[in-house]
Amino acid sequence: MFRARPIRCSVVGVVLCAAPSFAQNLVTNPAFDDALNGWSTVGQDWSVVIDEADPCARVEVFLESASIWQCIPALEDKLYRQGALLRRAGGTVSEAVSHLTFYSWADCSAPISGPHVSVLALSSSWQGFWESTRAPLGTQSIRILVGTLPDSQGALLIDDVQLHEALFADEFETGALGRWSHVVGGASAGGHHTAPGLIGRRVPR
Ligand SMILES: [Ca+2]
Repeated sequence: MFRARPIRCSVVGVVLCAAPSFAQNLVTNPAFDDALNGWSTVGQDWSVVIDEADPCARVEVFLESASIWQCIPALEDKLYRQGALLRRAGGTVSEAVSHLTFYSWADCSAPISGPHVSVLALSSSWQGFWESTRAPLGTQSIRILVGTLPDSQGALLIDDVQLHEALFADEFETGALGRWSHVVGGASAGGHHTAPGLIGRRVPR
């Protein structure tokens, strides 16, 4: 039952009360406060560094691609939502790429689905995205990857990477209730569901 709280609840408290129905972030060191700890990188040694001004991952490329990724334990038939904040930082990099791949072993081996690829337009200010995908049967781990497209030139900044497991199966993203009558009837709709979209701009610190 809902319990009344004192009105002196701050703005932060209000935001928490309105949090979406997703569990905690599963990504290790998502905001890069601990350098690149927990992250693996793809590319040259110098391709991925920490931008110290406001810690985030800086992916620098010259006519190639580079990326960061993590392998995260996961459960089959759960809806996972991936997100990140992205910004271009010089050069001609105009798009980033996000992959979500599902594996049948806990160490991200034996892929069973994916990569589910999203190409994301960049601007010179921070922008975010969400992408939701259901884990297929047999899933034991997910690889979350963010980076540049092949033959890119310039720099991409990445911060606040997130992967959440849905506590509630459907996010009402489509605005349709058709799936709900189906679920109440006893059957599971299942399948793959992707809905990229903006999650707003980053607030300067
Ligand atoms: Ca950060």
